[in-house]
This record gives sequence, structure tokens and C-alpha cells, in this order.
Amino acid sequence: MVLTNNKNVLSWVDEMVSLVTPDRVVWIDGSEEQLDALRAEAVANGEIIKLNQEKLPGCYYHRTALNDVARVENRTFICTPTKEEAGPTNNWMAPSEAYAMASDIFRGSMKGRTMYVIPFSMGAIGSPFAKVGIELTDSIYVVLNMNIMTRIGKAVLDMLGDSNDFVRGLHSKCEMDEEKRYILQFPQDNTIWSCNSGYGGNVLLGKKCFALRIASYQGWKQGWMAEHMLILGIEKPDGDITYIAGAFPSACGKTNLAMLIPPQHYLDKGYKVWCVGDDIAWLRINEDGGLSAVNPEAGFFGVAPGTNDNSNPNALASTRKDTIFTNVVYNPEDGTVWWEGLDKNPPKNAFDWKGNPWNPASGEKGAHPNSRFTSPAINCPCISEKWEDPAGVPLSAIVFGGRRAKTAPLVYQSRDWQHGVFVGSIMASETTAAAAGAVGVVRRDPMAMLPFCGYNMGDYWAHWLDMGKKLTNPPLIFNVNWFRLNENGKFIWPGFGDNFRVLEWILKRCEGKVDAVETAIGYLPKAEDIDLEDLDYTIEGDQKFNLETLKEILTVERDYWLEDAKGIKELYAKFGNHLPKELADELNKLEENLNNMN
Ligand code: OXD
Ligand code: MN
Repeated sequence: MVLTNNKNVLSWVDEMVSLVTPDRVVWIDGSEEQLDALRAEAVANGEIIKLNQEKLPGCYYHRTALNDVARVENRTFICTPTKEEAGPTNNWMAPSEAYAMASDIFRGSMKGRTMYVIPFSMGAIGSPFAKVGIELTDSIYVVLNMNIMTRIGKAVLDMLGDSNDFVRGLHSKCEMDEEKRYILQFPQDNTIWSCNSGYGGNVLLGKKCFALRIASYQGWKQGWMAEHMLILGIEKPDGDITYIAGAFPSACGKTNLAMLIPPQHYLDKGYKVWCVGDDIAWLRINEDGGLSAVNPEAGFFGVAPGTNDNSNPNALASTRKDTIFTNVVYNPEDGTVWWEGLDKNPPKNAFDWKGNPWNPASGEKGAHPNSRFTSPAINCPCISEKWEDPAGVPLSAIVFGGRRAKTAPLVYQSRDWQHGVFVGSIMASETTAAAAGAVGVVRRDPMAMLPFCGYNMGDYWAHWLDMGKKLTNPPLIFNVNWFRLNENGKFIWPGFGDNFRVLEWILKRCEGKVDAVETAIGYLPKAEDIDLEDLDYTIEGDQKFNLETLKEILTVERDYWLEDAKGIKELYAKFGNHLPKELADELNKLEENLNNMN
């Protein structure tokens, strides 16, 4: 049944139907009845496996194609009329060329299949932050995941009314041909086309494609911001809650930080961390001249390996019901799932992510390193009361971070907003042994948006600077680095829940309750001001973490920073006249400060 009279929607759906020629078109109304029927159909055709409904109620298991396990950055394009609009860090294709090329791939791709029309809202329905999208797809897996990650169904079309302001998403699995896999964003047309993939990051079009790439462009044009940020609230013993957003490149523990449990002595005093979101934040200027943030998503699309009762009990608890697991180990004996790092008891007669019988003693990984869980946010034991608040939460601080073995200290604060934008723009992460390729290679990832910015990143920085000029009450900007290594390659800082000790310092800075030391790179804490109470961490052998160790990771290493400045210069040089002068000035100032250090 067609669910709307909106002519803009209907004519676009018709146009796409004549391109991909499905046998049937089904409008997703969002009812449990319809979703249940789709689950049953997907179980019957083998797309998903129903898990043990006593142990994991409402949970299902899915395997992607073997060649389709991650986002494909080299096949992701920003399609703007000129290459300059996409900028030097994006792949670019002219819209006419992209539409023509992809039309050939999409033509007839849904023959013999059903097309599902999924109306979805990013942001709570009715929130002034909320934006509507419609995804057309030939995958039930996509429908079921979109149901967890976004708000879907008839209510979304009711909110849209007759408006033409919606993002048009077209997805088809096509033949799963890697050579014809494309993720195309057309920011000026509010359009996304994705073909030949079934992997979440490429096909759940509300997430990276809309809520970051298209939305970052919309934010630039409309005076708001779409960022690759977690949002958390820190509750103090007096009940007061302070909100912080944090941008980290993929694989730096964003979901863990978003759901962190503070060390015991803080819990005893009454501190708590509440999760508002783990991946994306939309930011708008509020009545107080500050920035408020909403999480536009409704679920978590988290990496499974490494998630366990110690590293992130809140994430694990979120996966215990109504969750879709993708590419983890499947245990048919009791209908459960497993992944590396879950516990020390891998199942004996299970199947790996490829669907082959798996012997845990073989040394082969059972779950793909990028295997995932899709879980409703509402399942999270520490979900914030305000996670769906239409007005969002006011931010006191923005935290940037990366994985740096030597260069960045544990934490430092920018001098002001402009310097903070510089700090975000120079973000970088070093590759780890876990990823393919050379170890320790620095990948610059400004604001953690390198793969997600829908326009020229130089213009994006200018937008950040402009937003700062409009803020009378801006959040303070910090940088953290949990990943400093000692000379033996061991992590110096304990990380995980102990990161709360750094958040507490940030909180005190926001409240003006602690002073700091001005250095060449910004304000650093005095080591005594980071709480080490009950910290029991042994780096290796008998080297216990103590105040002296803390001092080691609160220093500015001039030579490393001077080396880093060269990398920043190389990055900046790519932007030509799109580089804001303020950032060039900040880089000069950094170099000058470093050269003046004694
Ligand atoms: C993600 C990512 O999947 O950033 O969230 O890669
Ligand atoms: Mn992400």
C-alpha cells in the first residue's frame, strides 16, 4: 500500500522503479506485524538465521558476501559539479557522469526482486534537528537494520507532509560485483546511490552517507554542523550533568568512551556517565549562544571483536536482545554467537563468519575483525534520559583524539575556539599492527571526518571558524591521546574506564575549578590535578603507573611536534585558497612556539 500523497515522493519512486524494474514494491509502514513477516521471509530465504530466542530474544544472525565486509573509501565519491567543491581529500565524479555510469549498473537490477520503500527520520520525529530520508532497497537485511538504526515508517511520511525536503537514497545489491561497487553522494541533489554492496556502512544510507556526508553539506549551507562524534553526559554526585562530544577516527574506542563506567571510587561518590550517542552528532546554536547536540541515530552499529564484560559491559548488554549480528561466529548447537575477545570459551562446533566449520584451536579468526552488532540504543543500560530530547543537549566541551604513540600528550586544551579548530584539523592516527599495511604510518584525519566530509574540507574548516564567531558561549575544545607507547611498545595509560580521570579534569576546566600550564601547543594539566586515586595499573613487569609516569605523558616533545608540523603543512598545501588564513596563522604560531621552547 502506498503510504503518502506527496507528489515529490511518488514521482521519484516511480522514476526509480522504472530504472530498476522490481517485480513488487512494498512500502515499509514500521509496524511490528510487517517487520515480523519480513523477518520470517528472510529466515526462510537464508538471508538471516534466527538465534536462540530464550538466550537472545529478538536476535538474528547474518553473513555478508566474502568480498563485502567494510566501507569502501576508494569507491566512495562526492558528486559535485566541480572537483573543487569536493576538495582534495574526496574522490570526485561529475554528477552527469556518475548518474549515467550508475544508471547502467542499476538498470533492471531489481528484476525478480521486491523493492522496499523505507521512509526514515534521522533525529527524533518532531525534533527541529530531524531530517527525513527515503531509502529504496532490495534487501530485507537493510530494512531490518534501518529499523534499528533510524526511526522508520508511516509517521515519518506524516512528518514530511507535502515537502520536497527529503534525502533520496537508492540501494541495490545488484550482483555484488566489487568492480561495480559504488557509493555515490550528490550533495546538491540530496541524493545517494549505493550499488553492489550489502555491508552496513555502505548500505544503511541514513548513517555515514546521509547523517555525515550529505548532512555536513546541508549544515554548511544552513548554519549547523554534522560531525563524527559521540555524545556523553557526566553526572556529578549533586545530580548536575555536563555534556561532552568527542571525535575520534574509526578504531580509537569511540563506542567504549561513549558508554564508559568510571572507576569504583567515583561510582561510590555518585558519579555516572550517560550515553547520548556513539558515532554521530548534529550540532546547532542554542538560545544561550552555545552548541546543542542530538544523536540522529536510534541504534549502535558497533564492532563486535573486543567487546566484553570488562571492555564495555554496556555495549555487551545492549546486544542481548533485538540485535542483528553480522559476520561473527555462529554456534548452531545452542543458537548463539561468539567473537574474539568476548570470553575465553569459544564454541567447539561452530561456524566462522565465512560459514565454514571452525576450530578455535586452528589460530584462524572465527569472527571477521570488522564484524558488527546492530542494537537499539534503548537497550543500553547507561542510555541518557535526554537521548531523544528534541532540543538536544548543551555541550560544555568538544574532545578530539587520535592514536599517537609519541606525539600528543594525554590531554591538552586549546587556547580558544580558533585554536581548537586548528587542533581538530591536525588530528591524526597511526596505523596499528591489527590493520593491513605498514605499522606506525600517520594518517591525518581532520575532525575524524576525512572519509565523511561531503564537501571541500577547507570550506568545512571555514564553516567551523564561522560557527565559532556566532557562538557567545562556545564549548571548550580539548585533545586527548589514550595511546602513548613506551620504548617497548606497551601502552603507558590504562585507558577504558580510567579515561574518566581525564574527563574529570576536562569537567573541572569547564567549571573553572582547576588551572593549567600554558605550553607551545596549548594548556596542559599539572600532573597533580589528574586524580590517580586507587589507580592500579602495571605497564609491564613491575612498572606500576604513578605520578612520574603521568608526568611523562604530559610533556610536549618538541622534535616530534616539529616533525608533525611538516605533515600538517603537506596536508594544508593541498587546499590552496580554500585553506582558511586563520589555520595557516595557527600553524605558524605553533612552529614559532616550538622553536622558542627551551
Ligand atoms: C564506523 C566507522 O563504522 O567510523 O562507525 O568506520
Ligand atoms: Mn564511525
